[in-house]
Amino acid sequence: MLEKLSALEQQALEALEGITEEQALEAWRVAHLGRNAPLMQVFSALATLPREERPLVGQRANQVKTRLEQAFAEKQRQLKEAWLARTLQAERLDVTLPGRRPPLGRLHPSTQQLRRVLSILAEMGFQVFTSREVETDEYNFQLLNIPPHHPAREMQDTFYVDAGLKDDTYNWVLRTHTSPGQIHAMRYFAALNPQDPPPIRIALPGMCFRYEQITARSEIQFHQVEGLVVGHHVTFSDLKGTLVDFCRRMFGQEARVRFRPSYFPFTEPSAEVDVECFVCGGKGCSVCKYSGWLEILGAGMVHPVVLQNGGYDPQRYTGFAFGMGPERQFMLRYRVEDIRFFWSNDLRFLEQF
Ligand code: 2U9
Repeated sequence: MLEKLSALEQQALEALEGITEEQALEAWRVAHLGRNAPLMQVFSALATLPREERPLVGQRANQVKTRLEQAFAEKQRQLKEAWLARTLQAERLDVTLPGRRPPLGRLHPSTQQLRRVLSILAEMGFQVFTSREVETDEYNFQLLNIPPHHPAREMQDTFYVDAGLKDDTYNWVLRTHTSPGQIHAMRYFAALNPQDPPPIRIALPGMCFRYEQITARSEIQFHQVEGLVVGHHVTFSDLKGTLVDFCRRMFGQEARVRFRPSYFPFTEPSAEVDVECFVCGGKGCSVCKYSGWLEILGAGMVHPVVLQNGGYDPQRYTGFAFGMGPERQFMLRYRVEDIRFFWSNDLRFLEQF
């Protein structure tokens, strides 16, 4: 039996030598120190030995068990040390390396431009008013002096919406401009004091939708910011002064501004407002199409019918309004070639601003 114990010990220690994995070590422990291991059979067989042999064999068996347990513990320590060394090597960090700039989020270009426009208008006393994107045909067209079959409707091809309302008498559309919100605002202020409605000086930003072909120059959705000023004795000079100031705050105090006659159904007289091209200083370039001027916004005196529809008596009140497209302004300022970039979610574009 003593020879068997020495052979067991020798064989177990040789097997342990070649082990390099935790799993193999656990398998070795079960095979050599587990309940069914040969060494444990010896302990079980002690009682069958002649009485005088039991102490010696028992002592030797315990020696072998202790030896194997120590060898197991030593191997376990070695494997853990080797694992630690590998991990430390793999995760070694050279703290002298320059830091990596964390990717920072940023505001969308449209948001940047909207905030630029609204902060200038806020400095000029305009209060921001917001309104719904799904509108009735009545607010989006009729109340703005754009009757059914008016050519202006072709200019603004429209998304018609099934609002899913029972016995619905309204034609619902996605607003094609933020102008309907101005009617809501006028009616809101007029309702505060119907006999003598308060003056208005509001800016109305928002997303607008047109059912047009998507090209480099036109998208089916785009932002607009409109301004509206209503009060007693508001004149075209007030319109010009306000918009020249706006352009100079936006494009620099040296910016030259010009007004060209135009037409909008909801304003009369109407004008387009240009600033001298800030790319070529008015000499002419591809951005301003060699005209030397960039169209920034449209404006006009609010049409009397529209004032009336808003609850303001055109005999006692006058007003002016203007509208601009922040994406178009941004494209001019940063020479963005294609309006589709704004909603393409392409970080290569968005990360540049
Ligand atoms: C009310 C009365 C008048 C809003 C106006 C414009 C001129 C205009 C365009 C600029 C670029 C739309 O985004 S764009 O294509 N807008 O030129 N908008 S006057 O006039 C109003 C609006 C509401 C009650």
